[in-house]
Amino acid sequence: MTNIHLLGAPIEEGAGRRGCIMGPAAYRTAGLAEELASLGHEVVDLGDAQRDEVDALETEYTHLKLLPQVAGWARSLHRHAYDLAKQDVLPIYLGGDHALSMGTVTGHVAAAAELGLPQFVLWLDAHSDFNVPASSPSGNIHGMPVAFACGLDGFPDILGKPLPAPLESRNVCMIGLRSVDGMERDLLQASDALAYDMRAIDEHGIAKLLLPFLDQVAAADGLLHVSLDVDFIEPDIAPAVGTTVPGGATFREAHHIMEMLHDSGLVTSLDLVELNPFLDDRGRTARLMVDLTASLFGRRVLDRRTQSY
Ligand code: HAR
Ligand code: MN
Ligand code: MN
Ligand code: MN
Repeated sequence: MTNIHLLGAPIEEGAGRRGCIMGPAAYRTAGLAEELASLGHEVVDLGDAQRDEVDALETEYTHLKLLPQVAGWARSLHRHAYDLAKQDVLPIYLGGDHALSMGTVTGHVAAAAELGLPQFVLWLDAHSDFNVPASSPSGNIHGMPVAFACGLDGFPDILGKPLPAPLESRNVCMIGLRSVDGMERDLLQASDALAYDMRAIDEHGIAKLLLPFLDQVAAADGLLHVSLDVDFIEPDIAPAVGTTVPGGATFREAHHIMEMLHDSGLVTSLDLVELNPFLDDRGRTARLMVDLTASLFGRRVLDRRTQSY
């Protein structure tokens, strides 16, 4: 039994189109809390976080879209994440676009550093979100949270203070990549992040990519934050996302990751991001995200040990 705290993060200013503001409501409508409770977990819904009021920030990168709004969310979510990380609970952040991870990931990294534990991040996404302001072709800040959390250069004062502790890029594993910008790719390949594109899944399968990373987290006694972007999944089955990229993870590949994460017992926090209910087809994407979360929290058909292979 896990003590799960749900926190809505209805940010949409980091994305290129509107609608992610409705994400937290869609997860509630799709029955996320009830589903997790039915698996035997204690679930508390904290409601939605509020954005801080932030004035214009100084930066030479004038193409950064809605920067004060995004910074306001990052500051608020950073505090919430830091506080939640210090409690004996497992927070699930209901997005909201992926810029929310500028707050959640940095908050968890800061708390982990104080506890003297290494923080790991599993990034499940079509995109590596490793742009810095200078490399971003769009100015959309949801394409930048990993670079920001890792302390790369060129960001304005988004948190209103220096990063308390940078995320070590060698503690990051990305799976599902199929859309990486030119300069972003150079930055990613110069980092120590483990990054797997869809071809790696095609050739090796989920287990071969994920198990070594989970072993690394376990060996280091680390904390594991999972950031699940809806566009990780094939858009034919998960259409409610602004940035669809064909060739995504299948239904089973996505569930398999969640099942392996459950078995590992290593996950300590989770972001559900980029759900845009305005683009959904009768709630099917919201329901799929709830089902994937249920797999991560122990839903299964049979016990593995009752099956011999
Ligand atoms: N790489 C592109 C950019 O920076 C698109 C980023 C889109 N990001 C998300 N989240 N949808 O992964 O503009
Ligand atoms: Mn904790
Ligand atoms: Mn993303
Ligand atoms: Mn994405």
